[in-house]
Amino acid sequence: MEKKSVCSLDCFDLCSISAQVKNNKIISLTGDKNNPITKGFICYKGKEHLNRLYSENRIKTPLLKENGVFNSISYDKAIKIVSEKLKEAITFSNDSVLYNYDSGYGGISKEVGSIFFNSVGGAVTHSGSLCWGAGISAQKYDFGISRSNHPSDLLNSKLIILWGRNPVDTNIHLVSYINEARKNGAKVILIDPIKTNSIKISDEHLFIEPSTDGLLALGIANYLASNNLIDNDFISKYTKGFKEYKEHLKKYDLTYVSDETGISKEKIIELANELAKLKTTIILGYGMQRYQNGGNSVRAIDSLLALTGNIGREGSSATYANKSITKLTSNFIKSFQKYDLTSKKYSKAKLGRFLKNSDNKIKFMWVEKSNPVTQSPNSLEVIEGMKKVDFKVVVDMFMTDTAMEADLVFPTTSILEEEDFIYSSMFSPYLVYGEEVIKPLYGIISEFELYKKIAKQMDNVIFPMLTKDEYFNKVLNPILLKENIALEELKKINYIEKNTKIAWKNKQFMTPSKKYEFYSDKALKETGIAMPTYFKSQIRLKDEFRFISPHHVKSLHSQGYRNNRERPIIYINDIDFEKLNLIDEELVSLSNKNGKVIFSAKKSCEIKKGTIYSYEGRWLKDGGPNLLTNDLISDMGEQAAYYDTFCRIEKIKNK
Ligand SMILES: Nc1nc2c(c(=O)[nH]1)N[C@H]1C(S)=C(S)[C@@H](COP(=O)(O)OP(=O)(O)OC[C@H]3O[C@@H](n4cnc5c(=O)[nH]c(N)nc54)[C@H](O)[C@@H]3O)O[C@H]1N2
Ligand SMILES: Nc1nc2c(c(=O)[nH]1)N[C@H]1C(S)=C(S)[C@@H](COP(=O)(O)OP(=O)(O)OC[C@H]3O[C@@H](n4cnc5c(=O)[nH]c(N)nc54)[C@H](O)[C@@H]3O)O[C@H]1N2
Ligand code: SF4
Ligand SMILES: [Mo]
Repeated sequence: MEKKSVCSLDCFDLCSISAQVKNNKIISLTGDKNNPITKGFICYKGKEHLNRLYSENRIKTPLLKENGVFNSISYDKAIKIVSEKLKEAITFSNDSVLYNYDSGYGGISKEVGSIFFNSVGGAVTHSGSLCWGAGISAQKYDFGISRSNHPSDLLNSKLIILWGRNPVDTNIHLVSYINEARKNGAKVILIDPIKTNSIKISDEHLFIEPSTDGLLALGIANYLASNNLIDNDFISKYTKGFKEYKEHLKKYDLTYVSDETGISKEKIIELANELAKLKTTIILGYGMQRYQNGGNSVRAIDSLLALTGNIGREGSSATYANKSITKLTSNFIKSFQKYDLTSKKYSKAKLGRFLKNSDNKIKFMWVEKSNPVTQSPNSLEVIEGMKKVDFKVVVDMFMTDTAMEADLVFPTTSILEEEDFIYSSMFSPYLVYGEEVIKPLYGIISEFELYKKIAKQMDNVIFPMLTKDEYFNKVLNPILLKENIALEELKKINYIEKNTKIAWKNKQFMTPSKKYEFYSDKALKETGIAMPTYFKSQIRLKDEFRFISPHHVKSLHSQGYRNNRERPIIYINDIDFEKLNLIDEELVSLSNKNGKVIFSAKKSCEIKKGTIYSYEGRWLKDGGPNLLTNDLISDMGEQAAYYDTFCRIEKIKNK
């Protein structure tokens, strides 16, 4: 029998999955042919849902840590303990409860945590982002919100720039659109300090010095503006602050830009001419904004499209994210914010530092859909911070690095055991439905039911005791009304598209001026900088290397490395490699003030000199890169500036 599910991972593509079920056991997972983005195939990570579901390592019952050892306990007992501990903390103050969550599971049924923690009077939650915050803020200043043209519109582009993005590894369902666009005559340029797998779908690669993307864009912008290679009609009708911006750009002299970025003057001029001439889509990556200057980089890149009129028309888009469904669904969940008594926030990138600070007396911490020990900057600091919290609850499918730090662990369901709706604001413009493919194994209770049970145990908590359908109806109400369909129908349709094909077609932007803003008063007020500006993100010392940790094709962050015990690899530029006098696969230690990790060294001509990389997502015992990363934040949006991390490399003697 076939059942429909959906991929719950924090991925651009949001695939519809078709599950083959026999005798209540799932035999295989394939991509759904009907979903226009999935097109009948899912990636390795999507198929892995099956192994994760049936894995022997799954947490099967609640676990209580007693004398340093986790023991299995009943749900009744676990719920009693948790509600007492939470009540105790709340009596003290809602500022002593911390609720940490991320997007480790994307379904709306598991957004009830936010309702629960508002209902108990609020909890300390995060501001900022580990993921995309700088770019989202940047586009808020420029456009008012992030929106992209539908992927199929790439066929109308003649120039596609993959700017710090690696779709072959991270956004596989974008690849066929790019390939088709190439067949249609589009040129694809990859801008990345690493020659990634996305070179396979590109015509050209620019080896940029990390964190100088903003400068490259400003140099191109200067050339465009001073040579009148701009769309004067678009600029005069739909933009704000061009005169000031043109003047401001003069300081980005091409010789300086070329020296800093490593991109030749000729190439900068060629790029400017192409941008002026060709319908262009820039696909902005999230890797490029993980720097202290990341927001300004994104603003500078956006400005290239505004200068050349590459906005609001076919084949032209600043494709970074796609915030359209969010607006239609969040009202019900948000309405519970009225019960929130605390306004205290911690910057997501600085969780460890926050917990360690003795002014913040966190007594109760709840972690779900996230693995902050492995994924947040400076893992050891997160562990130290968690140790200061009296009582920690982690909800997860596996005993992650974070779960190991908990006092009580709850298991949870896989997407295959869950009926849910998922939407993403990253790329896929669809809302997708998934059935409960099989009943939860081992009697596991999902967050949706768990919170109800805890709320009941705690008495006077205003938590809505809804069935799933009642809840779906409330959350999806604006969509159901707009489409004039019932929930059951929506389930049958399976997916629904929610945005227009061409973003900003009417050129009515959502900024204060309703125009595209080269000059943003809002940015000035909030960041001190009104126009896209370049500043050096961090200076690298002579004996140090910039350490970047991008995403791996086979793992969705830490969801995938669970059985991988091989040494992590550090890729080092071939000239640097010779200088360090290394041999291939030699063990080296990488260290800085945050920690030390042993890697196997690999020589590579595919990484910019002075920069080294290893993939993120590894668990600590396997050499997690966040043992080394700094907990810095970006110029806007409090984005974790992971890649502003520097390390020394040392040989290991007599290994
Ligand atoms: N397979 C897989 N897919 C995923 C994920 C995963 O973990 N695994 N994670 C998902 C999530 S949550 C996200 S946020 C996205 C991220 O998706 P992407 O943005 O595609 O991925 P990243 O690895 O963050 O970074 C992309 C590229 O930016 C480059 N980069 C780093 N620094 C710079 C720089 O200074 N300038 C330029 N031009 N490039 C730079 C990196 O070398 C990398 O190749 O992927 C999603 N998809
Ligand atoms: N060094 C470095 N670090 C990075 C990045 C980087 O580029 N470099 N990228 C960052 C980015 S883009 C992101 S988005 C973050 C991601 O950070 P996280 O969201 O913390 O990463 P995941 O590994 O996906 O962790 C999600 C956890 O949720 C669990 N989970 C899965 N399903 C459920 C469920 O239904 N309920 C509950 N309660 N739990 C569930 C998974 O088992 C997993 O342990 O990492 C960031 N970390
Ligand atoms: S991880 Fe992404 S590409 Fe892979 S199945 Fe899930 S949504 Fe599709
Ligand atoms: Mo992310």
